[in-house]
Amino acid sequence: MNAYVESVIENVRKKNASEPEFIQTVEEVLSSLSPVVDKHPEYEKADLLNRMVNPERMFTFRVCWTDDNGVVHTNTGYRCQFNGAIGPYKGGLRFAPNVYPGMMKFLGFEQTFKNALTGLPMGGAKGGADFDPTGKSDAEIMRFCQSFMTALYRYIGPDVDVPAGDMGVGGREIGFLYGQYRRLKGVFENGVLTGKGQSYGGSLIRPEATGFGAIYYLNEVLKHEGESIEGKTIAISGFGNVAWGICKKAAQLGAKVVTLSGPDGYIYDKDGVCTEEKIKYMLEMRSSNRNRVQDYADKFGVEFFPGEKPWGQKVDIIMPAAMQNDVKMESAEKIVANKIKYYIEVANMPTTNDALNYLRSQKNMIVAPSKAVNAGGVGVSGLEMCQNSERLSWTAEEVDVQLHKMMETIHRVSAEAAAEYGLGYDLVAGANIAGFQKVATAMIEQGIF
Ligand code: 2IT
Repeated sequence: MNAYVESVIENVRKKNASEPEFIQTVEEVLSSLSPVVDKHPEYEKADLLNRMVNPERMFTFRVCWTDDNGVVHTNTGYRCQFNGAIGPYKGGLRFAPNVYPGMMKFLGFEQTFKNALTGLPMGGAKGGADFDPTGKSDAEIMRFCQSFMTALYRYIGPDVDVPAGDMGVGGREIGFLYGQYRRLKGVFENGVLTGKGQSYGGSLIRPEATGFGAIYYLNEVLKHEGESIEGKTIAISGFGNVAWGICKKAAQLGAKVVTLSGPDGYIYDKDGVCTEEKIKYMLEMRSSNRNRVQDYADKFGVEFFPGEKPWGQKVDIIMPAAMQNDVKMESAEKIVANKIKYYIEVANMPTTNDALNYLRSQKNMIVAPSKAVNAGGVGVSGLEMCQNSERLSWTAEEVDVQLHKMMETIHRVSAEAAAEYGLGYDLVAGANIAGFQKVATAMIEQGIF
């Protein structure tokens, strides 16, 4: 490995010892960049990598709220404005009990490269709170969101930083957050958030975008291999918004998603999550705030495997779409033993680095990285920002065509970047290199800071 790259990774390990996920993502991204740094000595001269692994700005705030019984709760909120070199900071908000600074940093770092890959002018950011939405009423969610925005609104704006949803933050939360922003600022600046409802400037296809984009990307990979998506079986994890979009688009194209998972286990539906009724039911499961996938098995009479992950199932394609570190070494070994050819990451950093390296080292396996595969979500957020600044809205077809083109381009530029450095069809390295180069050029041109 390039000595400068190695020294930066070592610095990050030392300085961030209590943030294992951040170290993990830095190791993953930077290890792809050795050949690029070899070829561009100006990057080391400008200490570009040490600058890139430090967020430009990150802050913490108190979020107090009162539950339906009048009990007061205190949570911690975060916003990590990681890199603004190519555009306003952009990235989701995650509400989950395990949120901590290291998670905000890993997600913000990933977001920086992902947003660069979309081709749109968006910097990287992430935020959220250690708030657990499970079992909360609508009124409790609203009060939490109002309190959260009261702390955050001074530091965001349509040309400053544009949050959106992530785990635990969907259309309902974005509505409450936007209402409070408007109330506090006294302006209709709806470009400050994306993932809004259509009635106040949300984009058509934004709810579907991450899942649709993932399937469009998968399609490009299959085309590259001379195969078709029709008739393929897919195992996914998760049952939230992203999983829903995947099931919907896969069904439209004649593929079958046969597993869904939650914290309680996974379901196996041999007929596929294909009918309109099943796909609609996924939305109900999510909005119930019960966080249980067994409800699907009970309703449709399919198999349920309590406490297990779906990675032992024999399918054509694996798409982890739930959360970070969902696929560890032992699952990777099952996937290889089942001779599965396509491993398409969807959730942010769903694979541990040892498992990812093991999968990438398999001769007959194609591995695609989440920062490319799930970029359609934030990509359509970028299109929502365009529509808001133009004060008009595009049709679903117009947005979908743009999304489709974006995913084709992301796949192509990733493959080209890998080929340029003699790495063959390495989509993981290619995405890291292509995303990096855009941000690196902007940082160099803007001077040292
Ligand atoms: O991980 C992600 O890309 C998101 N949660 C979406 C971010 C966005 O700004 O739409």
